[in-house]
Amino acid sequence: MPKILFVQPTQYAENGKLCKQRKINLPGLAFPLLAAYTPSNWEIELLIEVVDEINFDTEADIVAIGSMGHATFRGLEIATEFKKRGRIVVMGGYMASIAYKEAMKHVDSVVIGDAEISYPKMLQDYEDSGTVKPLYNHPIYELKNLPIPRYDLLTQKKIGAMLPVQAGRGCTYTCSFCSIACLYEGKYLFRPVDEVIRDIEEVKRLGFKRFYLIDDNIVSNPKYLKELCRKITPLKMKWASQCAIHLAKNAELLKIVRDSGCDLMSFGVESIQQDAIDSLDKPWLKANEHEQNIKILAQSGITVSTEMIIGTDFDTEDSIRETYDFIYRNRIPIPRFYILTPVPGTELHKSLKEQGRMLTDDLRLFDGTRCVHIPNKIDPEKLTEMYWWLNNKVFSVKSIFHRVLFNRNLWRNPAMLMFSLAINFHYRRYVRRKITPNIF
Ligand code: B12
Ligand code: SF4
Repeated sequence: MPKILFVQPTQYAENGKLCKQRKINLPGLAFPLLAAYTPSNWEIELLIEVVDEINFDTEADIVAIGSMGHATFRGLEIATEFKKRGRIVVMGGYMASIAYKEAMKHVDSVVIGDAEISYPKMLQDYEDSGTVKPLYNHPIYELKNLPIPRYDLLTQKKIGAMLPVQAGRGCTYTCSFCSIACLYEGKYLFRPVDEVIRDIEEVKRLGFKRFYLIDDNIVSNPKYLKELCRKITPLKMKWASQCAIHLAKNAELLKIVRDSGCDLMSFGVESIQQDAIDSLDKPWLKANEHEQNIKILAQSGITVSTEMIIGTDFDTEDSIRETYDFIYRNRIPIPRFYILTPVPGTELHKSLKEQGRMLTDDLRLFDGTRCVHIPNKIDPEKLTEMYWWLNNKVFSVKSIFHRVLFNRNLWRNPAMLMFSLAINFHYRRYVRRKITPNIF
């Protein structure tokens, strides 16, 4: 029986050690989904390195490695070890897709983008000839008839309170820094609502009360979202997702979303300066509306998480200090920050490269905690220093208590209050180890 080994690599911490955790809080969906596309005559093993050790002496015929952001560097190390042992090594996922020419130098095969057609073809090639092609690139134009992901591969592991579900892929916007925009070019493929509901029911059947809708901007199709929420409501599940903040502007939709069990949403607020937002090709996002939007969302009962970027051409030490004040003043329960990272393949990277403003191509450094380009108004070293200043301030005990413990909106939902506190202290530990705060 042929065997495929899926490996989701972890990343390195500042001290040179691999990031490890006791459990996986937010697993990705790619491998459980690909496992469901694997013919039944194949043996499957999934290793998620943040909790699992990798046995390099495995007898797997094919080793399939994920490539998410800077964790790709670790993925390439793993690839090298397996190749030394004569295994066929395949890579897919965002980084391998965007930088496929580079990835092809290190592995036997690269799968570009969506793998629903490519992956079964690759397995078939192996069964037919014992080899795989160097590149598979078969785009898909609809997201129908997807199998139920092999969630059992996740539930066998130490896992947190939620499983991932996907309603669609892509995004209708094309922000210059975003890998989604780079790969999907403004397209958003939606799955039939009933198929999404089928997956949520499966999550529920497995004993989970909560799921994470991993879409990037579910609000971009209000009609679809309404229908989805109406069908989620009777399942009495709690859910979280991420979307554009103008959900706040549609009171009817917000209520439907909230009533369907959504209690946590992450919003790409990006910056408190309109010039900075505009420079990221996100002109529809209005900085002067942030505070009002956040208030509406928080009062609706949704716990607000924000994603912000520092290091645009408009950032200064002062604007970063004001960013801290903004987070504190608005009592944002779960804030996250990244240094602007021009990921190779994105419009932003192209433009900074042309201007001679990229400082390095070393992927290890593209982790969102270091400045890898030359911003206009602040030195790269100073920006990195201010990034840690900001995180240390935001995840100080004083700030956590102010934003979370003394946050009236959260008191209405004690479970979310406890969850937000736990996440903040988790991030605090990460910041001390100089790791990007994230819910691994
Ligand atoms: C869930 C998630 C996480 C989780 C789980 C991570 C994990 N390691 O599994 C957490 C929160 C931990 C996380 C962390 C990070 N993430 Co993340 N994450 C996501 C998210 C929201 C969903 C991923 C998912 O499950 N998608 C659903 C599946 C079905 O789609 P897919 O992954 O594209 O997979 C399909 C194909 O790409 C392909 N495929 C994917 N992998 C492979 C591998 C092989 C071998 C093959 C053949 C095919 C294949 O097959 C699938 C079916 O078609 C995506 C955004 C998104 N919508 O995808 C961001 C995203 C992937 N993350 C991103 C980033 C940057 C990160 C971080 C680097 C952030 C940071 N600075 O710390 C870290 C890296 C963590 C790590 N060590 O890997 C970026 C990737 C950018 C890039 N160029 O690589 C994305 C696109 C978000 C964004 N908008 O920029 N992430
Ligand atoms: S709205 Fe979000 S997901 Fe969509 S392109 Fe912009 S940053 Fe990417």
